[in-house]
Amino acid sequence: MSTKMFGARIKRNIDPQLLVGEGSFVDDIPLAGALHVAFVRSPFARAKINSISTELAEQHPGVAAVYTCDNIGALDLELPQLIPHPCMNSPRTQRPLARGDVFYVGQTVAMVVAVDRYTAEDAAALVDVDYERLPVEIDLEKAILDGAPLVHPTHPNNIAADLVQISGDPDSAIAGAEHVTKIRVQVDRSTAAPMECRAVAATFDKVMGELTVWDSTQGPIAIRGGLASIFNLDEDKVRVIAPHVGGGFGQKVLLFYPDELLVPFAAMQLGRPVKFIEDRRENFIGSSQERTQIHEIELYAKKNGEVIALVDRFLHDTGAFIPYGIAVAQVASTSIAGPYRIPNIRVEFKAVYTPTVVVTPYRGCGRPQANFAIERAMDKLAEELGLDRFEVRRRNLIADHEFPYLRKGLLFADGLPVSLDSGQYHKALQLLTEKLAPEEFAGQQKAARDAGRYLGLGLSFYVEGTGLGPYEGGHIKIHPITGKVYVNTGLTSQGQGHDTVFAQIVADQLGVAVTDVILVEGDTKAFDWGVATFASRAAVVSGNAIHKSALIVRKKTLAAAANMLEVSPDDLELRDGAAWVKGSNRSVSLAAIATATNPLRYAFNESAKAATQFAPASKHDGPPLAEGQHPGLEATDYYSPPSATWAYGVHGAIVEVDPDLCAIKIKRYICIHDCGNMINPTIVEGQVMGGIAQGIGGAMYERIEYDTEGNLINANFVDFLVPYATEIPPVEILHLETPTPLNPLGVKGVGEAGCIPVAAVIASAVEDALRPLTHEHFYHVPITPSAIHAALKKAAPAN
Ligand code: MCN
Repeated sequence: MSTKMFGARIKRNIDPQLLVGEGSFVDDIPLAGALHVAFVRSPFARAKINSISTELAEQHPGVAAVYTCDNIGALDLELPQLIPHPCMNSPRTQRPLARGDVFYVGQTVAMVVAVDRYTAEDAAALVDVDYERLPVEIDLEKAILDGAPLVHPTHPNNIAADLVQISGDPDSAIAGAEHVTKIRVQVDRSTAAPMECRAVAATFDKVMGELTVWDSTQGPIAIRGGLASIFNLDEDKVRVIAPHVGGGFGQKVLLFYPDELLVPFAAMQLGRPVKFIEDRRENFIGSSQERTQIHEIELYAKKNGEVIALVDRFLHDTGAFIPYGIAVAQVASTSIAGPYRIPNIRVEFKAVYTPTVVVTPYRGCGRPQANFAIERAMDKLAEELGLDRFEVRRRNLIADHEFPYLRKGLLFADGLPVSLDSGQYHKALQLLTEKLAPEEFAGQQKAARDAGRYLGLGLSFYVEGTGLGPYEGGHIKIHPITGKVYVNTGLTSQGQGHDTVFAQIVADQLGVAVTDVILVEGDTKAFDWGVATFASRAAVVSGNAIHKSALIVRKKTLAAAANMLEVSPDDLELRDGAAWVKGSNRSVSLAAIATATNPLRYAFNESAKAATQFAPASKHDGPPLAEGQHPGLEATDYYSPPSATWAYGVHGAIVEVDPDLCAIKIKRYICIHDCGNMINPTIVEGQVMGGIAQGIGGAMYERIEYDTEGNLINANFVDFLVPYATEIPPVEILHLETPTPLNPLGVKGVGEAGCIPVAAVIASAVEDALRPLTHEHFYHVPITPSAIHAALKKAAPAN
């Protein structure tokens, strides 16, 4: 019997290559004679463009072309609105190169193409743009007031979308409530800051009429579709490849960034390869960001802490445009009740234009904000009712027998009502309670306080709708001669380890070593049906598609082997790269079976020749291939999830706050989580850890700072503080595995989980730590040293 690979802790196939620097990222693709791009970007948040003069730049030695909105043909258009929703009134999207107006600092105004980047940058500085500055309002709450300067003067106000969703009967429930807790919370803007900035390179083969684009994107298939349609090419004449991608975290799935259209355009126009490698500053001012939301949340409860209604109103900063529609705000609004039974909900948001970098989903996509709101409110409710923070949660958690738990009226990002499919929420909280032992901790906390040290405990429970459709596919082929198994999907990996987990799924069905399964993704030539990597969906959607394909290939393999070995398929087992007659030493290798399933394949090596001596794969009279029979061992199948599947978890931490330095030290961090069946626990833990690191960034360090004129004033890693490994504590991770009934593998997604609850955990813990010194609550993240200093300054001693 071979060992089951699904669920095994296998190291990632790809790591040795990446660790020794042998990865191949867009900038590593050798393109002889490539031209390089530099953009002229708006220095103002809002301005009218009176004129653009490119003569000097064009005359600069080494410049091949200078483009503005006037010479980019069909590309002079508003980019697509990706996810329409009726609550948006005439949504605004960006143009590849500004026409008439600019809407944020960093917006692309002109593109210079030259022999190298230095020359392109020098020439870009010679492009003379005559701007007429316009007033701006950066503050979210002021931007919605009458008379605020408009981001889009042709739009009546700065409200891009306004949506109310109701579940149950909140008005009646509110009338019957014995207690109400009301708080206002704010999460500030951050950015994905992937290690590799965005990058695009393109080459056009005029003879073949083929456009090839290397793009550091999360969605090559969609990019290919867009390029084909805008350049009027057959899709098969456009190949988009996402080679190794150095992190994306949502930022690389905007579809389309201006450069993703303009670089291929220039390559076609100029007949030379063209390349754009975004630099770090451009990543800060030109690539999408996320997070700023201000929530006013109200919990209506009984005296015993049972929450009977929730009302939340929030403002969501969408930046200067809304290409991704209301995705972030919608996910926030439908995640707002977390894991709690709360039967009556009214949630309303306004998505607000501000003259800043465009907002699209960044790992977590609205969930960290919703989690911060509900979990901080739960803590406040506990405080007001004199209940323990664990207990108030326990009293409201959905019980195991209540699944699927429907929140009728709240439509999730897949357009379907929120339906939490499965889980063991009480067990998760119990595990955290055992790990953190709050009563024991109270003793330690007291002893520490007596010694002048401030320890605090915090916790936060989250849910995460994962695995969104519409579909993904998988193609599997066992190669003749070598017996290696090739798997193609339409997804891309930015570091999630798809090559290993998908290999595990296939290995189990075909009885081969994980290292003999080779995943090809991110290449439209290899597989060109599918969507993209986002919404923690690969395991659910591609994983199940690949599993389905593997089952078909398994069946074909067994049938062919049965013919060759003259036994029934039921008498066979697949293991160690061969089909074995059970209980005997008779076998035939997958290489031989795959070779034999094409009777006309010529083979030069001995083992393959031996294989061809077997009888044809199918014995029958008539032509070599019977009607409906296909040569080879391969199959393609697709999977389309019925709805999102909801993962969840609960995190807890013990922190120490130094009131003199206003510094937070995380002394212990515990994560209990459940993403259904785990394909590879090691990879799952890597994903959780990465998410927690990003969550810690958002909780304590990272804040995109705009001045009142809309200048992004910390567009570098000196002033925008990404945590290093030194800031990330060891994390104790415990798994629960509640299989979802929604897909055959019983898996839920995990890619975003880690980052969701961290801000609430840290805020809860810091508040707990500083209780003897201040009554202030921490309702705004990141909690910087200045925030702690301000709270202590305002402090009235608690006792
Ligand atoms: N997995 C598993 N068992 C499960 C669930 C998942 O073994 N029950 C594995 C998957 O097979 C996959 C990984 O865990 O290898 C993450 O799976 P999944 O949750 O399906 O997420 P995706 O692969 O779709 O990745 C997207 C998700 C998102 S939305 C962001 S943002 C994100 C993230 O993953 N960006 C990342 N993780 C990232 N990790 C890295 N290194 N870089 C990014 O840019």
